[in-house]
Amino acid sequence: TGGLVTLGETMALFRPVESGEGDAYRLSFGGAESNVAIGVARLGGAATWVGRVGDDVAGRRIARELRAEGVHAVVRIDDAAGTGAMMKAESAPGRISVQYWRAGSAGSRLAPDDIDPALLRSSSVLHVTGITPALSESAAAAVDEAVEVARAAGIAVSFDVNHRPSLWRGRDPRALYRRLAASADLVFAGADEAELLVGAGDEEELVTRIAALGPSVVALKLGERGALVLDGGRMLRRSALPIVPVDTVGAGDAFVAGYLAELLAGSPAEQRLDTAVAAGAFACLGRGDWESLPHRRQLDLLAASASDPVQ
Ligand code: KDG
Repeated sequence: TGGLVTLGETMALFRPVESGEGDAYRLSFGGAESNVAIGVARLGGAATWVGRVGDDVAGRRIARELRAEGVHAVVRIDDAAGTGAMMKAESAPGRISVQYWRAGSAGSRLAPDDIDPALLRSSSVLHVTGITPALSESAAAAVDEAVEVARAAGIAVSFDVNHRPSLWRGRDPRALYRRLAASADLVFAGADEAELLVGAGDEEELVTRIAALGPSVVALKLGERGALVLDGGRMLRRSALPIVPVDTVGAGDAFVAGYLAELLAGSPAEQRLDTAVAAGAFACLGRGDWESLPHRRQLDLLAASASDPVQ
């Protein structure tokens, strides 16, 4: 209790062992929300993930690994559908694209009755993303339900836009994103996502305009340019750590995990941002979505070697 609760879809993830379209793929799993839960747990916070998987190898693997990572996994096995999947392709070193097989998946069948209000009320932060409402009507309703319960109970709501164009074909997500941002206490977005929310502008304008929707913390994730955060009325900027990225997928989730783990720990704004930036850098050092997320004792390693690019 007192920790993070998040909900969403986690899928099997096939990633190439080497660059190009070779024969060798490794089976892992990934999902923006479970990546955040793992990141928080590795940094010493309590984290709960709620979601559905199929009664299959990938689903069992997801439940087992989340638990092995110390995440409280509230996993519902859905007999009516299989676990979704995604495949990464590496067209050039560090240049990763992702393809999904997730329509109708078990994870997309998430529904309001998967949300346990008592569990939410005993937590201190609810984290949701813009991916989940895109999956199905019932998943969108589950997000609404969770946000409503959290707000009524005075629990902080965190929203990462996480725009996935391939899940929104023919539909406009902007009204929904704005509504979620307005219900949230913390909003995380990339620059493009921020422009989707509030129109074009420079980075400071974007952050200020999102804050005007309601949240007291707005974090703009700028990738290799670091991050800009408005936190409790103060604008803070950080450069990214000097690394050579192997795979940037999952870096945004790592940033969120770093930020929220420090929030749960009661750390001040500067430290929240420092940990977020460091966690984002760690996530880029390995090919998996979450495997290279840092444990707390590793955090200082990158900062200590900041003058020396880390490979
Ligand atoms: O943020 C990383 C995610 O993109 C990845 O883990 C898969 O959740 C995922 C998604 O829907 O794109």
